[in-house]
Amino acid sequence: MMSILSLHIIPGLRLVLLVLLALLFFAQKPKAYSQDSSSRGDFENSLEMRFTEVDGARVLFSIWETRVKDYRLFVNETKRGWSDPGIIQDNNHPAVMVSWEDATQFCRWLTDKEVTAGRIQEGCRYRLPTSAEWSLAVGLKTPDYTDTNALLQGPSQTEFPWEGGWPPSEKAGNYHPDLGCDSFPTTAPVGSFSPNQFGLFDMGGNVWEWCSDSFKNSIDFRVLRGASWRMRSPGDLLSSIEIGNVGHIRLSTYGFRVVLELGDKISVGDLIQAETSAE
Ligand SMILES: [Ca+2]
Repeated sequence: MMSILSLHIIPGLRLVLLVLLALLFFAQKPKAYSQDSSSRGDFENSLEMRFTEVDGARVLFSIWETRVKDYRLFVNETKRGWSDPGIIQDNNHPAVMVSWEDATQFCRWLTDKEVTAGRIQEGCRYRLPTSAEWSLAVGLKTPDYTDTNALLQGPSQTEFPWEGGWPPSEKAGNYHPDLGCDSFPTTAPVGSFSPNQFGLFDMGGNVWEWCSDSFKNSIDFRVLRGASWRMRSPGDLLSSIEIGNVGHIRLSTYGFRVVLELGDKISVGDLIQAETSAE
């Protein structure tokens, strides 16, 4: 078949055609959000929540804790109540006063919303991470991330979400003011500190993050990870620390981060293609 470049056309017109072809090629490239210095993220959803891959995990992680503006949309559309946390927050702070049950409902709402809109395919779903997935995302070095008990022993007892061990360096994260590593009296806007090796922010501090797991096999208690802006003791700030509380409690130190689970035959590339065609 004759290539367009082999057509007998005047040189000036050929140049114009080449430029048009180049523009067409780049216009059709899948749209991932820009690879800025803050993240290597792969997918941006309809709420402008950004997701990225974590080595070893079969889900995409939100690079941020779920923000006030994300959760407010859910509250408004579902006409739910949402208690005042009693602290000053803007749209980019992590949503707090959110129970495990609220967070789980948020994930279901978002899944339905995006499947209906064609933003994600059937078979994909948003959910809370498991504690084991969260361990991978915080960067715990362990040969078997599915063994939560193993994570709580050995080398993990000296691993923190920041480099360099105890005490935390300046700007290591949003922790208790006594540690002197940040200037935020309570929560901080997500992304205020450096991301970790996967491009995830606030894996240590800001707010505790609900995980999907039951805590110590209790039906009522659920796992939280990562510590908060009120924590200051070394044991509470370990990457491996896991606490539990009843799933209906709402505190100004508790929030959540969602993951996007892909269906068996769905890749990140498929998501981006769907994102592109939905526009
Ligand atoms: Ca956190």
